[in-house]
Amino acid sequence: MIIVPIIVFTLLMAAERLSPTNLGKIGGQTLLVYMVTTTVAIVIGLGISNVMDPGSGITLASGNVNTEQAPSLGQQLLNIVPTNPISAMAEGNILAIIFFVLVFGIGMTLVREEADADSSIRNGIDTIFETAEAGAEVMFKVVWGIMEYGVIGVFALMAALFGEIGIEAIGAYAMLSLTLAIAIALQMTIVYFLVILRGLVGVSPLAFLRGTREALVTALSIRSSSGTLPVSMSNAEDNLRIDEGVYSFSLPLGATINMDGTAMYLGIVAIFAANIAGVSLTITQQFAILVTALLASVGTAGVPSASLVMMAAVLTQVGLPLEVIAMIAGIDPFLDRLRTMNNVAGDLAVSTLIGKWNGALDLTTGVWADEVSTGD
Ligand code: DAS
Repeated sequence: MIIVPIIVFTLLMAAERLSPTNLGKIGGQTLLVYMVTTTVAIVIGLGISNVMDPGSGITLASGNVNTEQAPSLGQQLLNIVPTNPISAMAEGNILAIIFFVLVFGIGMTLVREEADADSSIRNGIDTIFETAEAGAEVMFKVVWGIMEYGVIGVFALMAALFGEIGIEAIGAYAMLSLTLAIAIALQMTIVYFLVILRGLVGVSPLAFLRGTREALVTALSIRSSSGTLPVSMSNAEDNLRIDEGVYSFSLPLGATINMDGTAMYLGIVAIFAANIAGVSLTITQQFAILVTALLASVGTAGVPSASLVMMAAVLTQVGLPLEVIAMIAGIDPFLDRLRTMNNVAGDLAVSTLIGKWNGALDLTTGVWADEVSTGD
């Protein structure tokens, strides 16, 4: 019920931030690096899942599975462009909906920025963006209501699951948690610490962790990227010594559209769902998951358990049973902390890199100063 409205409203809001005029050079760099790190995160998530095989060994009795053979990669890319956006919404063609809403939203910002744009047109466009913001807030309230009462259903479903398959269910939850934890560890150490910080910026990852520990601990405790944003910004200013001209843009953008931990989790749960539904996903189906998870993570709100909403979009795209969401909702408050910490760490690591690339990173002060003195 909530997937299409949530995607329309949140991606319209995201589109306003993605317009070329708003982005500029630094924004374009930031957006590109964010998309690369998120894509790598999903590949790591899918790769680890294909090895760890979370969910194998248990089967979900109910649940409609219609993982019809995904079309070829080329056809999939063509299918992203809807022939009729309204029927795409009616059919739940998530990728096509996301594509149209982003294009429409960016189109609105371009019209609004035109020098000779009629003021009534400009006002109309502002009204649509304000409506999108209000609509997103209303949908978050609906989701909150679902979460409040959904816990009763989650309890019942988990009780039924444990009743049905017994204690092995704990193994399935443990394997899912372990898969996510390993994927996040790889993303943090390889992508952020080795490639970005050590490789491209030339600084010590330990200094970075010292400088961002308040933000990372806040993310772990409140499970909200948006809520952590003020702490991230003060860590960027005081400890990482990134120029305000960079982080005041890159961190709010990152909290909105850059969610590496979330994106990889969407991929992991898709494999988990396929395993308990007893289907094995082909490479083209996993590619569809990658593209959907990437775009869905752009639209995911930086609020607690936001993944669960977008997970419905990813599972719908590949025809996997949505019952899986209720199954794993019970442990989501724990896994959400890890995802959110990863999301925030990614925003801060990329912001450090963008600062370095634009001469807006002071490596002689803050956490980097100790490095200079010790030659670390
Ligand atoms: N809690 C979300 C965030 O704030 C992440 C998620 O739900 O995956 O980033």
